[in-house]
Amino acid sequence: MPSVGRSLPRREDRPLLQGRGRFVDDIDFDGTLHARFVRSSVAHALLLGVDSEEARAVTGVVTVVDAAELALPPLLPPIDNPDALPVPRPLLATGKIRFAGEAVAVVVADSPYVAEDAAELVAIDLEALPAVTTTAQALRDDAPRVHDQPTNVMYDKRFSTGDELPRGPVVIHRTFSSSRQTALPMEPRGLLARPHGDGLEIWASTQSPHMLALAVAAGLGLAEDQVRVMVPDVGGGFGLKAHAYPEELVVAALARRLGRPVKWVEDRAENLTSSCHARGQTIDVTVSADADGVLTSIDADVVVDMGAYGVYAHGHLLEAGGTPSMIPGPYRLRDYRFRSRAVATTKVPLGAYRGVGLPVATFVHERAMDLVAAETGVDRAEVRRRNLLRADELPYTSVTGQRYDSGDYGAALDTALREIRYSAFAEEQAEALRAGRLLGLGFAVYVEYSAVGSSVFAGRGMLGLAGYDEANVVLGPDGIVRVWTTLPSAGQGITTTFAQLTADELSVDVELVEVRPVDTAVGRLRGNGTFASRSAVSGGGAIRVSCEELRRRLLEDAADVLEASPADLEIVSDAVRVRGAGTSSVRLVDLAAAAAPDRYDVVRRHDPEHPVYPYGAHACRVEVDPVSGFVRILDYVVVEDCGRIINPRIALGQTHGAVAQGIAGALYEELSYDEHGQLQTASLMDYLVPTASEVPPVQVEHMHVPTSASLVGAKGVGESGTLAPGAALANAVADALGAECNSTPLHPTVISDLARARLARTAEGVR
Ligand code: SMO
Repeated sequence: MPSVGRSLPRREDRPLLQGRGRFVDDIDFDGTLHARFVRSSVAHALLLGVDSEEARAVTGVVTVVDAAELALPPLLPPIDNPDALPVPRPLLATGKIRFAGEAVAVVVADSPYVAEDAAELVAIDLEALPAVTTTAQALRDDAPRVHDQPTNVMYDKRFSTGDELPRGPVVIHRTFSSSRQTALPMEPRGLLARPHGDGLEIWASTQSPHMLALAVAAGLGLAEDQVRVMVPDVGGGFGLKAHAYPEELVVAALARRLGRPVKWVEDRAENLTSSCHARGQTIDVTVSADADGVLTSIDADVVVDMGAYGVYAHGHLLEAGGTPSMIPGPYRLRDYRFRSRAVATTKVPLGAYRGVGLPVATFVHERAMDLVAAETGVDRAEVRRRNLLRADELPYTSVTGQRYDSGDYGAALDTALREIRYSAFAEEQAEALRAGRLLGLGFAVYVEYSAVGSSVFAGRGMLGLAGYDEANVVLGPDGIVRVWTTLPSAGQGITTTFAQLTADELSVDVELVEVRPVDTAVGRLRGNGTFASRSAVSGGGAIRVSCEELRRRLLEDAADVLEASPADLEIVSDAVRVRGAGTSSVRLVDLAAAAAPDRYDVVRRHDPEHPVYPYGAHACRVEVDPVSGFVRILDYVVVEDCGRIINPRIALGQTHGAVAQGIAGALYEELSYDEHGQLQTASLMDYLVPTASEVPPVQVEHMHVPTSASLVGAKGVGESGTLAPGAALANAVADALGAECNSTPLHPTVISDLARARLARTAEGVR
């Protein structure tokens, strides 16, 4: 029986639920030392010196290392892009401190507690400089420079389809903004490095183990094969663990120098103040349309608060590159101009978070659609229908060069509207208003790119990202098919879904397939790692081509045994048999036992030629409490096309989780800084993560328009759910309030004021 398409229970769940998960912090060796980073409490300063004498004297402290003693080169993301300045990031602050939370020194001790206490005794001698805490401030001529450059603009890209954009007759100019948020994996970052021969063995909580291995090798001056990275259970990544960080290189260097295993596990305060942030953007947009609401042009000025540095290996182009490329969204648009800047501030570096720049792009085009509707008087669903690319227009190359492969955007919208009961809503809303209740309905259509391949990364100038992935599929003498890939499981269930894919590609029982944790020493694999919704497409593709070769070898060898032509053979559950001939077969385990050692050990690569473009529509109904400003989500509907679904239950879980993170960004989460560059939300007492009571049940409807851009038919499902909630909720709240909501998160105080004004207008009989 085919395994793909079935909701098999996640193989990951039983051990995790029984407490048998094995995370970095659960791994221990005799003599393991513990690292604790000494971090700057000041955002911007000249670093004059580090005094570690008192810390060194503490019993149990092995060493304290600062930048001078570490003496290693900075992390410099390999970016080759004419619009970007280089932004090197010291492993430990050197000469200057650029954000509160930046690592200045590291204490190594025989227990984590001693290390933590001793770290507080390290004195940092500094001369404070004025902080740069907003992009508006950073862009001023007299702003302090974060880097040794004449400007704080570290990336500045301009794009235009022509000198004069067609304008009007309807012209809407607005500023949209998204606050900073963070991915907040339940397990923070961490790694354990152990000297091994001339090199290192590393256990890391990472999404990109092969990239990490290369970064550590390069940073420490080792050969590639001297660094082995293994990935145990990972408690979530959501983009934050897609990067190699200074701490990881420092811990690796310490293990080598001290000749002992060294472990570092981030605590929550560090996670909030020194792992990456995301989504801090301000976008000035001028949208033009004709009187019927048909778009004529978009002009966007995107300003991204990149913080103090970029992330490795993506650099500082992530959001500034991604957002403007997708502001046209699923709409027909030929006249487009943008300027996109990544601006350095003295804040935590911006990195990846589920959807990267695309939730902001969706917010822009979907708020704009509602505003065009309001301005022209055309119904907001109808405005979208007039602009959405029709199914028969795809494949379609967008004005920014995105090749939308396949889909039916209009059908996604119409399904969402039907499920949310859009046509009956106006009456329902009016009746509620008469009773003093504020109901609103909002929706958003989106398209995203997933499974970015090497040519796209190269085109962006991101030279440190592989873009391809590899699989190693091995039939062992025990008859078990083992699979290694370059894509670690970070909670998204690929230990299960990759087994399902492998089973079907080989036509073997899924019980015979085992997906192994990532280990860079196995099969000498190279690859990208798991981010950008790529695992099913890129990893799935690598599994498919590996299985094709393994199947070819199995049939060839079975043909000898069975004295038949390979063309007449098929694999069925655990044996190769002659098609239709009943009894003539040979078991896989017998083939494996007789074969030469490497015969059934296959490594193949898949490099997606084009990204794939999942899409969908979200719709929701909300009620706003005028007193508290609380937004209660009454109904939430997702219609999405993630392609062929490998495991429906897992796809549903991905969508639920992504929508929850989208709701968080729309209504709750905000990393806010004061004017000194101090993060005011540096604990989970202050950073407002929604709980189960704020996240409603989510209805999910799937569509499936096939694509040729994915070998296994999957389009990617990891991120898409985060794209539309911000826009759909802002549109719903705006609808409830009769006022505009152009920044996220929507603050309860603002909502409450607008809600009371709305009710007052109603009482006066004004609409
Ligand atoms: S933010 Mo995702 O791990 O590309």
